[in-house]
Amino acid sequence: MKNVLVIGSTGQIGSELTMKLRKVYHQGTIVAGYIPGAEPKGELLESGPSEIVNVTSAHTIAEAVDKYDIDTIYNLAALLSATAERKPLMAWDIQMNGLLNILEIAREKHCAVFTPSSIGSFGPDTPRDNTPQDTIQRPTSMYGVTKVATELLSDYYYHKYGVDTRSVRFPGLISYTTLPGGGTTDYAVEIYYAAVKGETFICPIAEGTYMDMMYMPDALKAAVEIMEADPRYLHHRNSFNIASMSFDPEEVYEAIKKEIPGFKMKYQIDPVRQAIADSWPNRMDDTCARKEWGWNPSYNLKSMTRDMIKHLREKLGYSQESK
Ligand code: AKB
Repeated sequence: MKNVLVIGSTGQIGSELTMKLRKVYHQGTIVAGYIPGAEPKGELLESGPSEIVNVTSAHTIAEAVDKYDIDTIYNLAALLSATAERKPLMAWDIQMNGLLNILEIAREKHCAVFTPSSIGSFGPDTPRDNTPQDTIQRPTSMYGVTKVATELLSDYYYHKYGVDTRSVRFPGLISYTTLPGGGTTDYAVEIYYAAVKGETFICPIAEGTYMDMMYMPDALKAAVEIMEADPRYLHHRNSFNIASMSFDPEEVYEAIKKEIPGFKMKYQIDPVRQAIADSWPNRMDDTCARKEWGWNPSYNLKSMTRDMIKHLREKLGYSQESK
């Protein structure tokens, strides 16, 4: 039986991961941790317990862990890359002081911890194509600095104290349930909403800018499978490259146009997001994740595009004829 605390349960990943964990571990208790102002609603609220858990207040984490006899913590509290550039001190506080609080509680109370890293943990000196698992990590954004430090601190707690920390480097995540916010890869979600609504998409990222992307069902699968993996085969822990597709704005635009031929896109580059995107890899090599715990994604650009459009049409109430 598993008792899991999901911190940041109402965000883009958390809202879907919490529901998936409640299905996978239906005999356990999956607690939706949230901060005031981001309360769970609907199925997320009704299908299991929820608690106020603020990573910067250690006692709120400890209380939830004690109350529900938690054995695994998914730590999804973070400011994404573009927001972290605007609020670097807040990003440090949430991502680093918050992580330290979680790791200390995990050490005392014997919890496993998943804290995602990102393609943002790499920088301009990193090899851009087939970015290796173990390579140069000198990011130039505050988000990236906190992600590298997250990887190091998580490994430190594993080696020094035996805390079962594991993690993946998420690409940009694409989903239709909860919008991301403040990320560099957000355009790859927003473009689908514009297409389904029949609006012209104003793209903030330049043509030719390739980044790793992933459809949410694959990201959720990775988050569950890495924590279920047999530790004897984990040579790496924090954090594994995982990849499924890489595209630039033109490629995703063309994929959508195959489904919605009248769709239009224009460019208006956001210099902050573009500078971050230019410092990230084009495509990561995920051989280690495949070898050490059997990582194997299901979606490519074409199958994701069809699924996104279908679900967004249902969600937003647009008929298939709206081309
Ligand atoms: C962001 O764009 O900041 C995130 C990420 C790639 O980690 N989506």
